[in-house]
Amino acid sequence: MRLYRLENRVLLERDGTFVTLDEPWDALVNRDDLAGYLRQATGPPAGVNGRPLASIGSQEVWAAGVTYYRSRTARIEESKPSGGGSFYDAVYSAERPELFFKAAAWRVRGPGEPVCIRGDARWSVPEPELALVVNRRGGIVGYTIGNDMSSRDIEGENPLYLPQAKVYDGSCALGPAMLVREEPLPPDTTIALTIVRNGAIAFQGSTTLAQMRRTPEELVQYLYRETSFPYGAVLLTGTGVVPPDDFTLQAGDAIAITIPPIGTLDNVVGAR
Ligand code: DO4
Ligand code: MG
Repeated sequence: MRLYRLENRVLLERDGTFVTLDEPWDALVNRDDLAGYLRQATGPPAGVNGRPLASIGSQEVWAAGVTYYRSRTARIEESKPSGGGSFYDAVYSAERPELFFKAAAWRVRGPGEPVCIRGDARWSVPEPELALVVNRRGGIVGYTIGNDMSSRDIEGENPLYLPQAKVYDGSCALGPAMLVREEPLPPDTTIALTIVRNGAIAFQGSTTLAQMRRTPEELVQYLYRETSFPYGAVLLTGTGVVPPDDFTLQAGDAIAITIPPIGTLDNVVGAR
């Protein structure tokens, strides 16, 4: 089952048909037994007319880092000149994961909306990530697709610049839907990234959840340890797909991130 957030309504897709739900996104995310409720929910039949908005209500967006070996290697390389490389090696194998604040809900872009690269960055990439939708009690209630847009030269210059490399207007996209299921996603679930420039593929890569060093539950457990989330939270789980070091995004690039059971999140890099 998938939930789509549209202007003023939420659509439930169940067995290929759509019904309109009479409940706001935040209430749905925090319902007891959301999957059980959605299985029997009724509402007027509907079609998807209009573009879905970002799959988020009032939740904060947080992100985990260096959860894939590929990310560890890339960060070590980018921050070696500044002497920061060993931090990434250490956090990859440490018990405590790297968790950072990524976006307030109002800053998140939806499917089809422009994402941005910083004007003061020379090296910008998208990061395709599985995003967990977590209720206020710390239960994972759904999954969506996240793009953790990042300025690699800024984070590489000094790890203390991470918030500036990660948090700026147009630096996060979520959607196109929230997948609701009771069982965890299987380890062979793929996360694929395609970047098209001037009609040609400029980069393509993929990974699977099996490559992730930590479990979703472990990441959520750390996030919720001493921090409350009255509306719930969205937690990006890290990237395992990193374009080569000579690649940087440009305005007009089309970014498609696909996680098959959820869908495809499409965004174009907008002019600032
Ligand atoms: O610490 C750098 C950021 C890591 C990250 O965002 C990732 O691995 O996805
Ligand atoms: Mg990331």
